[in-house]
Amino acid sequence: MDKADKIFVAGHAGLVGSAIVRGLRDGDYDNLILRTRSEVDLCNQAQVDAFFRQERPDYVFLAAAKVGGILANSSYPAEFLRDNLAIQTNVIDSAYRHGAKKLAFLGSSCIYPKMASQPIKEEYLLTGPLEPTNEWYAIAKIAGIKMAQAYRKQYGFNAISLMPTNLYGPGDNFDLQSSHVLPALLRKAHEAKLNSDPEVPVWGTGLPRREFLHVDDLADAAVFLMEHYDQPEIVNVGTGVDVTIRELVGMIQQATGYQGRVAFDESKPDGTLRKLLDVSKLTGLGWKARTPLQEGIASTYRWYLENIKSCTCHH
Ligand code: GFB
Repeated sequence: MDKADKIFVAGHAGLVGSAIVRGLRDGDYDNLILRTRSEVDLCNQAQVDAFFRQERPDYVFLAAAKVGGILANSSYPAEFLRDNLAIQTNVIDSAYRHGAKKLAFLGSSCIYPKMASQPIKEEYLLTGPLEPTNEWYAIAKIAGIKMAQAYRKQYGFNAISLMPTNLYGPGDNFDLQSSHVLPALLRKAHEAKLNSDPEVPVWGTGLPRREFLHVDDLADAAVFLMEHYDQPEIVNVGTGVDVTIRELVGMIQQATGYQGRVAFDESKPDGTLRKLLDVSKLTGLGWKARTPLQEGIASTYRWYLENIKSCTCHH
């Protein structure tokens, strides 16, 4: 990838896309093409094709997706399946047809079987049933991986796929109904502290384990792989370390200064018990995550405090 190449970041307004834009600019890639949803609706094939025909980007980061936490995933299965299939099919196909040199597709660690042995290696894909709370999203993402591989196999299109673990960071969604656990708990602890609430509600048993990667680290890995990796096989992107939700709550209490009790609401789903990625393939290529979790939580909390009024998180 040359500094002057034309780079399209699909989903640049989201958590992942905005981090990729920051990462590219830090690396002196300045010829970025960005389009809001009202300019190009990525679910609309005709609009996507017209955009690619006109702009003909050299490189494409496909970070646009319909995403959400455990509740949003299980409440809107049709949208998670339909929108993700549409976005990735339109973008991958148009990128290929209009001469892109390379595309990086962003998947998710939830593509792996629910009962996969841990840590999860890339080759465990499609070896068992999926976690039911997010199988719709997972099926769409698996189709995206296969599409990237099929376009490489049949057309020689240089499409690669990254599988990030659970992400967090500045620009995250803090809406309690649709967000992931880390931003949800930051907000809940913050508000509980402001209101002097005696306890903060946490979904599930606190026992599931999750691996959290700061989104700026993911963006760094995405640029690194765009520069250095040209193979069909998917690549896990994570820290290689996980914590229980109970441990995460402790770290969030430390960052926010909330001292109250933690009330586990076991009527809410736990989801998969563990999904720790094996990141040896990525470390073998020469990349490692940098941000320690407690530090990343503290900086994300600072971002939240600064953006609490202006952000689009439905306060
Ligand atoms: O982050 P999360 O929604 O996604 O939930 P998943 C992780 C764990 O945190 C679950 C618990 O065990 C939740 O029950 N949790 C505790 C909470 N309190 C809360 C809360 O207030 N909000 C939320 N959201 N969770 C998603 C998938 O799974 O992960 C997606 O649904 C995607 O497909 C994404 O793969 C990375 O890790 O369970």
